[in-house]
Amino acid sequence: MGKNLVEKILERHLLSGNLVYKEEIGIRIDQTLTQDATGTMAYLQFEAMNLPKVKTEVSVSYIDHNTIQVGFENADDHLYLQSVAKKFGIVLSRAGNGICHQVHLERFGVPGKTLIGSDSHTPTGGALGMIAIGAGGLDVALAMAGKPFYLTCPKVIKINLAGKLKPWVSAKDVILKILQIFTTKGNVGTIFEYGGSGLKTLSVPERATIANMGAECGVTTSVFPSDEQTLKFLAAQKRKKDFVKLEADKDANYSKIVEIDLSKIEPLTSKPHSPDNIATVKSMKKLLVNQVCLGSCTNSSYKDLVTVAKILKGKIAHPQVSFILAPGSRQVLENLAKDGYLASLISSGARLMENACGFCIGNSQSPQSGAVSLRTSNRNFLGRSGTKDADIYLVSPETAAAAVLTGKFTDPRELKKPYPQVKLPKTFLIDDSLIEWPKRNTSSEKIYRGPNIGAPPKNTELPEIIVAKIAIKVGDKITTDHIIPAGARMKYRSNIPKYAEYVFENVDDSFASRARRIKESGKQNIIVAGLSYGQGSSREHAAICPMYLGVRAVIAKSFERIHTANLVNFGILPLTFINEKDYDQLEQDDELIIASIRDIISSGGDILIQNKTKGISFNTSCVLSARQRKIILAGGALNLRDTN
Ligand code: MIC
Ligand code: SF4
Repeated sequence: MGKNLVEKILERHLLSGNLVYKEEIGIRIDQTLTQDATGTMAYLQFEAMNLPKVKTEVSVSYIDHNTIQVGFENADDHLYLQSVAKKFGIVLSRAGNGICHQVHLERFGVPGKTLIGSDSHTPTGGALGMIAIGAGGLDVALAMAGKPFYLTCPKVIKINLAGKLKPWVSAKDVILKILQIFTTKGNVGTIFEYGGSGLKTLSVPERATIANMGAECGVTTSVFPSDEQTLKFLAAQKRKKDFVKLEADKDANYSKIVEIDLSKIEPLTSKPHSPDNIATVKSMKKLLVNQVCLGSCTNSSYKDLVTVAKILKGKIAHPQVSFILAPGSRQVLENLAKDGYLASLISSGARLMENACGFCIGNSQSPQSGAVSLRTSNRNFLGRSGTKDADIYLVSPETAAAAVLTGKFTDPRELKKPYPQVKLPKTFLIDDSLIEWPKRNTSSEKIYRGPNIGAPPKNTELPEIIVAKIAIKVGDKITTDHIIPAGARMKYRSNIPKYAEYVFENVDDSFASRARRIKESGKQNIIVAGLSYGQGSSREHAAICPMYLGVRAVIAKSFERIHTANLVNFGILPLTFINEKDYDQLEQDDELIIASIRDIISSGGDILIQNKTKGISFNTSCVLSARQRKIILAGGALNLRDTN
């Protein structure tokens, strides 16, 4: 039997376990990436490992999230990251160089390599034929220390793309179609592998848009073959030497094959407040639009922005539309400037933002109250834009441009213009001058630590018995943005006691003080949740901050992958209802008792929970590998010397 692409790459990196669906495997990691909002914790954890240098082929630290810098905190964090990079042999992509995923694709990604990154959109690298996975900062720190990265061996779904996209329909519409098919729930433990005759029509930046938003489906990652298009992209980046051809065997096996005809896809949008709430742009019936934001790691490549520049050429943004433009990288910005497109976009009324995450993470350009905002980014979770009552719609650059012109939701085909043809340059203007390469001898480098930076707190060992209160009961699809908001609060990423004050701020702003009171009374806190708890970001703060407030367990109908790993790493039990109906009987403030928990975790088996308040009990399961059980018993990975 032939092998699929995922098997081929994983096999070459396999350090422990077998490539059997659902078995825990350990893989060697060639490359890592971090960004500043998750990076400080990752490097504090790496420092605690007392190693002189990173052991990966290449590790890159990006500064791209917290670049607004209101107050001293972010600038202090940037200096810390710069000094840590110098000390431990890490490449630094300085503030101003661009969004980690866009820059990594341009300058560092290599087909066939493994990459983990402390950011959930790391799978963007799959566009180059990498196995690129998002993870918590601690897992990235362990990979930098040369340890294996552990994951549950995924099943592989093949997505066969046939045909060719029609004019005015683009890669964003393809991934929105895929989100409509797969939704944001129920895809944990899956990898999407792309194939089919339509692939040859999609360039690497288009593939990157598709791989990027696989994260919204909750898959482990997405991967494309490495072919002529890959070679073209690497050649344009003057990195032809990094090209390796990679494809699945003809008789490879997949758990399922899904066929998508590119020529049948229409312009689509994700309606508020979930990326899988898909509708056609046509069906939006000319809804008035107040803001259009172009950019983010999903749609800010040279091709995306030139397409928009050409659509808008000679026209000005509709008076009621605030038109925001954030290029994905300095390379994109410099090439737009060189080729005259930047001037053209500015003439069309674009408000030029830094080439960074910016509006996407809600730390700038919050729209007006009750606004309709069209964005080319990947997440439209409630409140993420910084305006709680705004409605965020995710769209393609073409649909975004149409709304800039008309001030309404407009199917771009209705503009009745010829679809602009964008020819990618044979080689881009390459300028790596904001990339700092580490010196060979780093031992004398000193680490800078501003007052905002504190070591990550540790949990205590798992007790024999858990006596707890339900501190909050939440519903389905609770995202990490619900658990611990980013935006204006993100500057406290390196200061856990302060950041913890904002846990569940947008869901119930009395949570933090209630949880603290329960903790002070000598009891533990439990969170009760519905389906797909912990969707979205890789931020381990969604585990660390609740842990700091005394949360010992989350009982949910189901969990997302990265968040489960983060909970375990910080000693919080991820418990799943065996009978989902038991969720209905639980209420905030119920007192729960879990007896003999250490024994059950050691030996395996269902976990019986008594609800003392209601006088009932119910069963939960906690599916953990032997390695994870050790971590949970110790109260988190930081309490274990060696987590292997
Ligand atoms: C996001 O898009 O939510 C982020 C901000 O990039 C996060 C990382 C973080 O919370 O710092 C992610 O996707 O992992
Ligand atoms: Fe940055 Fe947004 Fe991409 Fe996250 S999703 S890495 S915040 S651009």
